[in-house]
Amino acid sequence: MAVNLSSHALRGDYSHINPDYTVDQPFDGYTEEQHDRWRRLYRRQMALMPRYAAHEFIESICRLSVGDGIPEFARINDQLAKATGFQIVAVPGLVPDDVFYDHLANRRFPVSWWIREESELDYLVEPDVFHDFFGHVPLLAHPVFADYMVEYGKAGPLAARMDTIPMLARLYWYTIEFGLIRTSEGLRAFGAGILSSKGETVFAVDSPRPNRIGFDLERVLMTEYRIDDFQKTYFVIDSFDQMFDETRKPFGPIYERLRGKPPYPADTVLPGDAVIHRGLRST
Ligand code: HBI
Ligand code: FE
Repeated sequence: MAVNLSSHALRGDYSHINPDYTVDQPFDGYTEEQHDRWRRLYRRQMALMPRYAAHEFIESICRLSVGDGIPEFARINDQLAKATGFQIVAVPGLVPDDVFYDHLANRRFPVSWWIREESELDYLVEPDVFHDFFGHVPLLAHPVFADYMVEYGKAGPLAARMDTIPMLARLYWYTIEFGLIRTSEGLRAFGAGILSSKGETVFAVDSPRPNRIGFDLERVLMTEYRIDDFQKTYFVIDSFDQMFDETRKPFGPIYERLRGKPPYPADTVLPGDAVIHRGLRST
């Protein structure tokens, strides 16, 4: 979930955090009602996965076997360590960009430990344990995707030095949060923001309204996004290998060339775009 930290008061208890913003997961503190809410969210999303999710996601979420209630991070970490060396760390919610990048660069993924209220079942702005865990954790078990997350984290300091964090945040947004992938059965979702949301899982793959455009690094770095509505454009990768290879190039020269230019509005379609689907309202 890529959200501008300074824009609103942070949700969550930041009173007893470690210097790296981590906390112990209060696993024994979850109520039966909260575990039940997790089970309902889990069942509702899993019913959609066979039709809408990337195969790699489905395989991994099944292997994690977390349908019975809010997962105990320590148990999952044993499994993740064997798969890709990734560890999930509990955090109270959004953490500063530099802290977030540093965790990723060190093969740690921050997972908010609290779960949404009943009234937020269908939508909430900040990442809760269902968005972070159900959306993000399964693909941390996929070697190429895990390496991509580490490289993404390592890219943080240069972007901070060159004042291009907003550009790097767009790459996170249009792949890790809202990415689509081509498969032999058509487009599938791999982005956490899509797969943890009932409405957006169907919208991102089926709706004629948004644009769907082949992934292009510089196009993504220059394309704005909205955090409070379904996406106007989804970018489509051919494979995790292609996404990883596309982003292995040095970002410094790209930032130099692009950072002075105005970004594209989220619903733009450009002449050079590999348009897979032109949305109903694209400019
Ligand atoms: N903090 N816990 C948490 N989770 C995120 O997904 C997150 C964050 N802080 C910043 C952030 N994402 C985005 O600004 C990234 O683009 C860095
Ligand atoms: Fe997220």
